[in-house]
Amino acid sequence: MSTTIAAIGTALSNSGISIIRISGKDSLNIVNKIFTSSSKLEPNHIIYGKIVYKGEILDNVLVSYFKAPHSYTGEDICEINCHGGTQITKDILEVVLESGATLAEPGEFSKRAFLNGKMDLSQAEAVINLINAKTRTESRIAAKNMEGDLSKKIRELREELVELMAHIEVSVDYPEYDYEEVEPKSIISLLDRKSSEIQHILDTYEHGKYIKNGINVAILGKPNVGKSSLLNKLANYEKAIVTDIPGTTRDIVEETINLGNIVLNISDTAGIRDTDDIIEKIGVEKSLKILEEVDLVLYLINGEDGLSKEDFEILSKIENKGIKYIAVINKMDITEKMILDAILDELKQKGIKKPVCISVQENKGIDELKNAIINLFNISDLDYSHELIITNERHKDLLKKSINYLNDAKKEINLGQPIDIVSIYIKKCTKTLGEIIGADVTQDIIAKIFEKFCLGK
Ligand SMILES: Nc1nc2c(ncn2[C@@H]2O[C@H](COP(=O)(O)OP(=O)(O)OP(=O)(O)O)[C@@H](O)[C@H]2O)c(=O)[nH]1
Ligand SMILES: [Mg+2]
Repeated sequence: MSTTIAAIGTALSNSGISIIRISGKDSLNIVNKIFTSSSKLEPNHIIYGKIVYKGEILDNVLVSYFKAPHSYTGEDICEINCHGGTQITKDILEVVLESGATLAEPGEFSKRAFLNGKMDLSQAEAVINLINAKTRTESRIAAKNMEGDLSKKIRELREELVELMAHIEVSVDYPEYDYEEVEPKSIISLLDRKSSEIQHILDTYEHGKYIKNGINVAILGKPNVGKSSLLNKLANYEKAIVTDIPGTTRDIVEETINLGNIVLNISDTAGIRDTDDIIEKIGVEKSLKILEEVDLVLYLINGEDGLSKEDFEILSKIENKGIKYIAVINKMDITEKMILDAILDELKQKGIKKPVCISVQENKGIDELKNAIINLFNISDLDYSHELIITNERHKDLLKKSINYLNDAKKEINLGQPIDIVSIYIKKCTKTLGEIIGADVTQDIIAKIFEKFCLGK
C-alpha cells in the first residue's frame, strides 16, 4: 500500500459541504502543497484555510488530519471539507490528484482498513450494509455488527474448537507424552454444542435476508381486479396506469415501499388470462415467470365477479411452488354479500386461509392487508437489539458449511476413525468460520467484497 489514494467521500450533488478524503503516507505532503492556513496541521485537529493552486484561490475549507495508525484506514489521512458544489468538489479532487495522489478504487479506504487490521471482514461488510440500509432495523443491525458483535461470536465459536484441535494434535504428534486423551464422547458433545450455536445464528438469516434485501412481493390476479390500483395505493402515488379496460398492464411495474421496518419490493403484473394479443401474452408469461423469484404473492380476486376456474389454477401454481401468499378480495364496495359468502366458502373448501377483504377505491382493509404481511413474515417479533442477526448471504453460506464440517467430524468419530482424521474436519470448520471475519480469505474474496463499496469509502 505504497500509494496515497484520494476520492470524494460525499455524494456529488449541491449541498452544504463535500469531503475529499486522502489516505497514505504522502497525505500530509500533498495537502501542504495546496492548503494555506495561519495554523499548522496537527493530528486530530481540524483547521481553517484556503485551497490555493497555481496562485489561484479555489475555496475556503476545513482540513482535518489523522496520523497513522490512529485513523480509519490505519494510514495518515487528511480530509478536506470544502463547499458542497459539484464543480468545486471535482476541482479540488483534481488538484489533489495532480499533487501526487492516485484516484481510489471503490471501497479502497475500507479495504486498507481491513488489511491494516483496523477492522475485520465482517465489520467491513457491516460498514457497507450501514451505508446501504433502507430501514432503521437494517441500519441498527449493521451498526451492531460494525461494533464487532458478529466477529465476537465467531471468535468465541472458533476458540473452543481451536483448543480441541491443539489438544488432539499434541496427543497425536507426541504420543510419548502422557497427555490426557480426548474422549470421543466429549468431542461429540462439544461438536453438538457448537453446531446448535451456529444453527441458532443461521436461523436468524430467515429474517435477516428480508431485512437486507426486502421482501419481493408480486401482485397477481386476473385482468381488471385492481392490481395496479393496489400498487398505487401502497405506493401512495399513481405509479401504474389504471383503467377499466382489462389488460391495461402489459409489463411488470416495480415500486419499493417501506412497511414498518421492512422494505417491500412490489411488482404489479399483467392480469393473467388466455389472450391472442402478442404483447399481452408476453406480459402474462412474465407474470407467471415472476413466481420464480418472489417471496410473497398478493393474489387479487375481484369480489364483484367471484371466483373462477382460472383463479384456482393460478392459486394452485403458487401453492405448488411453496410460495407464501395472501388471497385478497378487492372491490368490497361493490361486492354483493351472496357473492362474497360464496368466495369465502370456496376458498375455505380449498384450504386457503385468512383471505383479506379490501376496497382500494374506498381505502378499506389496506391496514389489515399490511398487518397480514407483517404477521406472515413475523416481522414484528424481531428483537434486533438483543439478538445477533445475520443479513449477509456470504455469512449464511459459510455458517452452513461449517455445520456440515462438524457433522462430518461427528460421522468419522461414529465410524471409529482415528482422531487425526476427525481433526481434519474440525480444522475445516474453524477455517470456514475464519472466512467470515477474514482470517482465512483469499485475495479474490477480498477484492469481490470491497468492489461492492462506493467510491470514497
Ligand atoms: N369499485 C371499485 N373499483 C375498483 C377498485 N379497485 C380498482 N377498481 C377499478 O377497477 C378497474 C381496474 O383496475 P386496475 O387497477 O387497472 O386493475 P388491474 O388488475 O391492474 O388490471 P389489468 O392491468 O388489466 O390486469 C379500474 O377502473 C379501477 O378504478 C375498488 O376497490 N372498487
Ligand atoms: Mg394493471
